[in-house]
Amino acid sequence: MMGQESSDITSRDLKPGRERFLAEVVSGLRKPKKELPSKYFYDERGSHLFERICALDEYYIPRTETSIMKAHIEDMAELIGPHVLLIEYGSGNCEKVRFLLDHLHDPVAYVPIDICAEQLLYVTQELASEYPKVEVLPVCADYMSSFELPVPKRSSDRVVVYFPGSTIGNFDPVPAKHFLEHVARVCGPNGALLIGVDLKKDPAVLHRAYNDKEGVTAAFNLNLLQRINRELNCDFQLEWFQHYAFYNPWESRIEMHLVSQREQTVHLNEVTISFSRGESMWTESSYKFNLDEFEQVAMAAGFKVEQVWMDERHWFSVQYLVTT
Ligand code: AVJ
Repeated sequence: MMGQESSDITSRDLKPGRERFLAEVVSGLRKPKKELPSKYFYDERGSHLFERICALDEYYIPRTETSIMKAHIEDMAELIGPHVLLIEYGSGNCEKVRFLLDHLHDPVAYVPIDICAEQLLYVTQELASEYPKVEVLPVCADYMSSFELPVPKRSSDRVVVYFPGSTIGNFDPVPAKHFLEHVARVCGPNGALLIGVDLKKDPAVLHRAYNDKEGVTAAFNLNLLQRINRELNCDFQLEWFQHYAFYNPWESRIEMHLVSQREQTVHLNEVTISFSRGESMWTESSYKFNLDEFEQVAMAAGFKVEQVWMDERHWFSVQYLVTT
């Protein structure tokens, strides 16, 4: 019976298709300062490389966030309250949410949202059989796409969004505000957001986190070109692009780039893009906040910061926001 139930899981598929992927890549490469959209990092190999990044010594985010969660989970569960509908943006391998589900008071349903369909379906089937009391309702979508919130069989007391890992840092300030406004609408009055927010710190620590010794982050960055080659039938020569990541203190962000090592041209269907030597494609930003700055963004989007938990070094924060 259990097997039958879990095989009923289907994801609502709103994944951007090939046409949209191509259009976004072409428009980014036609800008005077070339850029590529970071959400496309996460194909099957990209998701796997990201998991390897999360296990690196230099990449302090997952372990710091986990230590904060472990130290304060009882308080968090108390604040969140019983019978919630829990939504997670960018659920990935659904590893972090297990700990939360283990401690929440009788959660009604879990809605994982992710752009990587393969991983989403596989992982959520497993999760559903491990948590038979929680209705698992996956949605395959881009963060910003508006989707109809699946309606669970049992009614919930409130909607809570979980957004760990400081993925909020990938948005530029204006889109970050729009995303939080979107979240505030999704969770509605009496809703809440449990969010991981990476904090400003010694730039040397940040630099190491995005320039690991083993080159996993470099492989993750370059995998975007491999994916574009494969899915959009393009001819990027990977050996002629180099991973370059640095902290920009004026903008409070890590910038990841892929820099052309020589003059070259690349073809995307009928479009030809030329690169000069040293020219860069900006592939990702990862903003770092201080508490006041983040509070300003949250308030502008319709949230009140109810509680902030941090590690001893104040490298990372987990924050509980409620809709106003
Ligand atoms: C998943 C967006 C939080 O910005 O730190 C890790 C992605 N990029 N190493 C981050 C990432 C390079 C990560 N986020």
